Amino acid sequence: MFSKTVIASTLVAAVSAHQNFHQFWVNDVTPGYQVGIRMPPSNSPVTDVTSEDMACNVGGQTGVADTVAASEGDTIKVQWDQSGHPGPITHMLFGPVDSAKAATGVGSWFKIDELDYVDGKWANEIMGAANMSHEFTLPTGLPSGEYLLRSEMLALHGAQTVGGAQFYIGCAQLKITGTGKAGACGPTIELPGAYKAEDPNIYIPNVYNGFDATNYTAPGGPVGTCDGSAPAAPKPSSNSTTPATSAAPSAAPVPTSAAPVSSIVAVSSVAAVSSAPVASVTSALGYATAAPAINGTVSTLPSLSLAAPSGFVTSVIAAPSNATAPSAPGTTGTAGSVKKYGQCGGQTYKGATTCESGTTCKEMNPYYSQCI
Ligand SMILES: *[C@@H]1O[C@H](CO)[C@@H](O)[C@H](O)[C@H]1NC(C)=O
Ligand SMILES: *[C@@H]1O[C@H](CO)[C@@H](O)[C@H](O)[C@H]1NC(C)=O
Ligand SMILES: *[C@@H]1O[C@H](CO)[C@@H](O)[C@H](O)[C@H]1NC(C)=O
Ligand SMILES: *[C@@H]1O[C@H](CO)[C@@H](O)[C@H](O)[C@H]1NC(C)=O
Ligand SMILES: *[C@@H]1O[C@H](CO)[C@@H](O)[C@H](O)[C@H]1NC(C)=O
Ligand SMILES: [Cu+2]
Repeated sequence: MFSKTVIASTLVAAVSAHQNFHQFWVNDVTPGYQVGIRMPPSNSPVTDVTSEDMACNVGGQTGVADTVAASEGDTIKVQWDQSGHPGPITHMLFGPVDSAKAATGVGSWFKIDELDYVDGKWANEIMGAANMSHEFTLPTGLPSGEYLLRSEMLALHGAQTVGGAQFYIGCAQLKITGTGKAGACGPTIELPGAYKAEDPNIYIPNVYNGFDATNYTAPGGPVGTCDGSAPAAPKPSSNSTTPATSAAPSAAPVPTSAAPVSSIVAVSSVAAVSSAPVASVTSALGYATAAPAINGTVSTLPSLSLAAPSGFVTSVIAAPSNATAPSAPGTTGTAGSVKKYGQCGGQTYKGATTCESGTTCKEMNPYYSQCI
């Protein structure tokens, strides 16, 4: 239980600049500043939850040139502008679609990540202690295809009035290689539509007067899952019928190498990891790194020296060939095994918990365990 005073002052202290989602990393490699992201024309929030701008912000129905390659299970790090606005951060996916560039984002989304209020800190504060970044993993069992990744920071400092909550939103374009079948992921919600102005996590009349954020959960419902994480193994019911081997790969709606217009940015994690092992470790800790700093001064953020840009190449890559389809990219044999530095546990974590061989799942804090 946190005192009203503390929470109120936290909220008040934070009424400063607006913010945008401006960069992301796939396994610690970034395509670049604002690359692959539909940047809005300003850093002002969306406040009308019925607006189509709730999907991907103002102008966000229009695609950008670059779509960035990733695989299920990959670690995604997002970085936002500095924010003193208290509130949660959530991530959702829209897809799979044939072309992320062509997708408006108005329609069905499913939540893959959420960080609310932990140990007396809102997500924006936790991110502030981690260079305004936050990490999560793409769920296993995703159908291959292109997606929009939606990052939302909800600011609650005006939530005492209906329509006062501020939604900061940015959408990135991803081409994800996964093992799931169409429809594997859910539950889905509609944007706009799912959020209501008077939802108790959006309109909080007592936000400055007794509101206890301890059990706050962000709009959009629970973090979803993808059933397909076990890639359609042969049915255990060993009838006399023929086992359905290799059913999964052919079922996935892999876009052909057509991908006509958009350029796919492949980020080579191999190059980056080997050139900057320290950076990948520290940044992979994400908000785990922030935990010790919760005491006060954040002096210990190691200089990340994310000189990654040398590690990626810009090119149009062909869709995965049939030959590689049967083995799930991003996993090592065992379905659902988490790669080194990936998240494998935590109080609100719903993903895979088995670490790839050579690593073990280590608890960094109650909310974040990691394969090391
Ligand atoms: C938060 O949830 C815990 C566990 O369910 C419960 O014990 C506690 O009373 C809740 N706190 C508030 C303020 O609702
Ligand atoms: C084969 O499996 C189906 C579906 O599980 C079941 O309905 C059927 O009874 C089985 N047949 C035999 C011979 O076990
Ligand atoms: C962190 O805060 C706790 C509780 O206030 C205190 O016991 C501990 O010594 C602090 N640690 C550091 C490194 O300041
Ligand atoms: C914080 O992020 C910025 C932008 O990505 C980067 O230039 C800077 O080096 C980072 N600082 C630290 C301490 O990691
Ligand atoms: C890949 O699969 C498609 C559809 O099944 C088939 O037409 C094509 O010949 C296959 N390509 C290779 C290289 O096997
Ligand atoms: Cu602002």
